[in-house]
Amino acid sequence: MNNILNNIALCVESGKINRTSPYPPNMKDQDGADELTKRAIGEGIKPDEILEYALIPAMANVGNKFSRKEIYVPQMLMSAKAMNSAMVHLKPFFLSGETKRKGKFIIGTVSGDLHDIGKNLVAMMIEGGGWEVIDLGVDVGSEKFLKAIDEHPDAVVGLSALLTTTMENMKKIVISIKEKHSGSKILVGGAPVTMEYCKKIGADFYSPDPQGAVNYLKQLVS
Ligand code: B1M
Repeated sequence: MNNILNNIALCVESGKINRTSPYPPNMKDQDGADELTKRAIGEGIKPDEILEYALIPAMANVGNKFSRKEIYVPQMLMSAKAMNSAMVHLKPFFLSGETKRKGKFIIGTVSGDLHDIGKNLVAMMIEGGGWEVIDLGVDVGSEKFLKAIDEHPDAVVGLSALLTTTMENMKKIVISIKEKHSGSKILVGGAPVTMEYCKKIGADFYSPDPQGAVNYLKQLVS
């Protein structure tokens, strides 16, 4: 792989955002994902190559390490920040249509529920997996999900719930989405959610962690 792509991947995996960021200490005063991505584009490397050969594999490594409990939420958040600093340079190419994404993913924390740390991690990992993410935020009810699906009918939909009380709202939202858009694929997750519950409410897939969500989407488009 091209050296600069290797270095971008290393920065994302290590959580090195830019030259001035002090984390991780062993990369102090070195360029981060921000500067390297800008340089790579300047050198004529295509944005989809940066995504495919640097950001996606780096974020997949981060996700797998998190699933194996080799790293924890703070390290994952630093990696996501480094990835976002690289994405700033790639976004204009996605927006202009010059570079294609793998698909669209709508995500939200279900109504009544304000927890968003896990949902944000899932959103960032999926974006790092090459998808366009439409993040509806927290406390999202059926109406807002349905409106987003009307606007993006091909999108896969992700629902997060952290409270046993809001799992019931997850069920109502899944039912209303399936009633109006029977072809929509729905992924569910969050600490109290299980595969058994996913099947019971008629969702399509459950993942306990962000990497499982990324793998599910990958399998959907492959
Ligand atoms: Co709340 N809270 N909280 N809370 N809170 C929990 C969830 C709780 C387990 C704490 C406890 O009692 N031990 C408990 C729920 C009990 C239950 O119902 N089973 C609880 C409660 C009761 C409450 C309140 C009701 C407290 C009160 O006011 N009396 C209240 C509810 C507010 C509301 O939502 N309406 C409340 C409020 C809050 C804060 C606002 C203070 C804050 C949220 C801040 C925020 O999110 N911006 C908060 C926090 C931080 C927690 C704990 C401490 C941490 C949650 C978290 O972020 N974990 C939590 C206790 C705990 O977990 N130790 C707790 C880290 C995060 C990375 O993990 O969100 O599980 P998680 O996400 C994981 C996976 O679940 C998965 O991937 C993520 C990464 O692995 N995942 C998905 C998540 N969504 C996914 C979607 C997918 C796939 C995977 O596909 C779409």
